[in-house]
Amino acid sequence: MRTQVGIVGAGPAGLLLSHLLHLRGIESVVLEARSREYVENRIRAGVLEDGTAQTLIETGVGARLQAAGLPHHGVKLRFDGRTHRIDFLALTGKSVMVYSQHLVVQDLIAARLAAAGQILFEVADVAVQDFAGDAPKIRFRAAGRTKTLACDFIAGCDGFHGICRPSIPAGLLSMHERVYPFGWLGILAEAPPSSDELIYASHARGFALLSMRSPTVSRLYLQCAPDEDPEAWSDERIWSELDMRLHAEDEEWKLTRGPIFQKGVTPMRSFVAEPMQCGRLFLLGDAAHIVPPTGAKGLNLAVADVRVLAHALDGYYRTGATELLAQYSATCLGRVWKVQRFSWWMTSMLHRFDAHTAFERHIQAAELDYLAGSLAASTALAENYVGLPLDLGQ
Ligand code: FAS
Ligand code: PHB
Repeated sequence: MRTQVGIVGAGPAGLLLSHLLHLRGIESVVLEARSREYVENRIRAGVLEDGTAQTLIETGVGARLQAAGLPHHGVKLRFDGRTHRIDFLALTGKSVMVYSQHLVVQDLIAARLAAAGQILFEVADVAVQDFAGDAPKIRFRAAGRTKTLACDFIAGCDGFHGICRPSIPAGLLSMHERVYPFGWLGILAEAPPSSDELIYASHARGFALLSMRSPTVSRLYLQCAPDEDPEAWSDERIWSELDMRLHAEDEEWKLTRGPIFQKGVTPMRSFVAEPMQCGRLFLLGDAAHIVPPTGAKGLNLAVADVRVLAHALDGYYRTGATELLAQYSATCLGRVWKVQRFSWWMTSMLHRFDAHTAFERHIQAAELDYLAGSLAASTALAENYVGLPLDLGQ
């Protein structure tokens, strides 16, 4: 087999890259280890930055997003029973969209297949080779047979646990990591959302987040131990803990309960591998960086990487120019570290750290108090949350 760009992984990064390349007349093949059904139903992110939503809409895969997505013009912070609203629209002129990641994946797969795009699901033993030279190839097994995909470039979109990043000789990569001493217990419930905007709550018992998926489905999170067993949490225990942590004294507000139909624990880490390229192998999304979900940035950062690489590959195939490809990693890392800072800051400000002294707890409280009273601080949060302007590298 032969193509121009071999893509490993059919998550949002791999699928959007294949779609944007197609729109620029560049061929690609996507190799995915799991089944179509599995990737189309994997519950993950739920908030799209303005730039991510615009990219999906402008490139023709945003019809359902526009019909079913929930535009959010602000977010609420809750602490000491007080509620402070951050008005995105007034502070930045932009908003975000609440639309589930697995729906984005479904929309992209449908668009690729409708355009006769090649996505090979349930492949095994994927190995990337010869990317230091100018004839990289991907070996894999499909339907019990070993195959080789020859290509000009390889895009490693295979997530944190994929094979592409580890294929880069260790000495060539530096890794930066922060593992947080807690996780998130996340639930999906058949309950109409109890707020028209997300609520991020800082509480002595730990962090809580009220989010949603639709007018009938709520998505909520509780700070828990990193190795918490979700089965140890009865529905009653989950709802009463959420009640306590999301409690408001300054507004008439009640948390609406409903049957919980999905629950799971997500560990929390910040991770960056640099550089994000080696020869003709490029790393995108979770294959190169992980952010704690407190800033709602994981999916959006993957989309930013994709837009930078698609722009660089377009320049290469149209004019033979290699500058943008050569600076792909530097261009992406500028944004990656800013988004890492924002996600680390939100996580540090809103979570309970058992190791904290009274001094550090006072600093956290002062940070929230300052935020609630400062237009400048609220604007800084808003412009990071809706998404920083994207640098495509020229
Ligand atoms: P993905 O991990 O989505 O996709 C990688 C793909 O590569 C997968 O389909 C995988 O099956 C495939 N793959 C892996 N190894 C392979 C191999 N050897 N061969 C072939 N294919 C291979 N972000 C938020 O903003 N909010 C959230 O609430 C949130 N929740 C999350 C919960 C979890 C459990 C996780 C893991 C992440 C969450 N994130 C969240 C972050 C998430 O949105 C990611 O940033 C996003 O999925 C990144 O997209 P990709 O880089 O495409 O990687
Ligand atoms: C979600 O809706 O899943 C979600 C929203 C905001 C976050 C994290 C997760 O910060």
